[in-house]
Amino acid sequence: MSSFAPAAKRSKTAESVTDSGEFFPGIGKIGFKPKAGPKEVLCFKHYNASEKIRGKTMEEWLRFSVCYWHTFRGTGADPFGFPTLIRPWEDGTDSIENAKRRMRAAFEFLHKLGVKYWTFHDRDIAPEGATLEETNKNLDELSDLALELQSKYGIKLLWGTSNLFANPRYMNGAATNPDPHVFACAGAQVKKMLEITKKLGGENFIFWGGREGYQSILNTDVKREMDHMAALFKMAIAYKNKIGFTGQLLIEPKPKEPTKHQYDYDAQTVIGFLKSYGLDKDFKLNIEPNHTTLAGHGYEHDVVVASKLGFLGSVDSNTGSTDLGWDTDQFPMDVKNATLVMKAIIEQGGLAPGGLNFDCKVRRESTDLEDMFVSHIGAMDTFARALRIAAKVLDDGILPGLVKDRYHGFDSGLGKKIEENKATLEEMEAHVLKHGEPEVRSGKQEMFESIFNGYV
Ligand code: XLS
Ligand code: CA
Ligand code: CA
Repeated sequence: MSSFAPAAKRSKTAESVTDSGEFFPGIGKIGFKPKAGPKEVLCFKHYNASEKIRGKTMEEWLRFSVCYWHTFRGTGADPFGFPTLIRPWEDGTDSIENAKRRMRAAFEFLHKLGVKYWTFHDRDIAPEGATLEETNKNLDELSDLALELQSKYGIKLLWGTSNLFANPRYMNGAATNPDPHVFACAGAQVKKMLEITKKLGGENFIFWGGREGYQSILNTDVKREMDHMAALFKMAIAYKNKIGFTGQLLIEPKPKEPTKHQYDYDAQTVIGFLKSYGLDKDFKLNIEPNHTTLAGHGYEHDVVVASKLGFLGSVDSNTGSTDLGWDTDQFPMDVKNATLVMKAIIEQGGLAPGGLNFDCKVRRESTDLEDMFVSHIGAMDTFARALRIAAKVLDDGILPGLVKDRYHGFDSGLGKKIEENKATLEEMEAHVLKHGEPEVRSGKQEMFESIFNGYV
């Protein structure tokens, strides 16, 4: 099926790839072919970018984005084995030349896939130098190329972020490190990356709390660490305003990994944190349902909670493996789960300036170059189907109507007074004394599930 040689036979081909000018020869622009057979996987069967649904095109609703770290820096290495994903544009060095060649491959990929957005960490695109000056210079050089390629292909930056977790200096945390010198390194990195994100027209800026958590409560001052994290966020708000960066700031919750307890545990925890520190006007959330399941919730839970509380800014649309206890960053292929997410997104009127970022990696066993396309196409088709189904659920109005009906008691009388915060405990007592025991009403879960199944 693959037109590419097996990974093991590909090596030292970086120069020939440059000569041919194409990094993915044999793969053209991915088209919409709704009638394609089951074995045709290099085409969209459901994602029709320009098709209108509920007043917006599929492209506008879905705002797909490809992440640089997994797709262009992932090697397939795991704690038990060496890299398996040998890409022909890689020459095995961390040179600027290699970084540039990789970036050209990335933009060819985005263009052929037909995705309009990308996301990256500062360290994904440019090597770190011996000093901050050198590191920043490398980042300037690679972001110049990114700017050129963005305009060549009409591709935009969904969000930028700083990698505040890979360098050994951050092993005890970045903003929550007990050493202010390390905090300063994190601040300097965020400052530069805010500038780079602005330069590239980034629509959002993300903070994922890499190692902001603890491994042992015995050596940790939880209060001071959270205060320090809030202090970094306040500096980021101030600097963003100073340089006129208008993108949305986002925090991405995750309950554990790499630390055993991450402060940004889940959506409700982060919203509570933002409100405690007066940051709730400046931040929204980037929800990764894969992290939501790690927190012990259902796939869609944090998306729905964040959205209903007015904090859903963007989504990292990947999935975990519920039979494993760690972050597997798989491509989302479950239509039902995706439908619940799309329902929440439609209900809030869309995700812009956020998007659906594929923070996903092909399995280390998926070694063909075409697997990079097949995986993204499969995930895009999953969300396209989900969009159609969610729109139908909302258009029909049956499920939303039944939910509304469950709460109809709060539309008038005593219920209305409770919702408006105008009622008292004395009135509650008087109501029960007058009306006695309430009637038992079925929750009808199975009926809701059966109706939902009817749409999928
Ligand atoms: C890790 C996170 C990370 C963020 C960006 O689990 O998902 O990749 O999305 O730093
Ligand atoms: Ca993520
Ligand atoms: Ca993840």
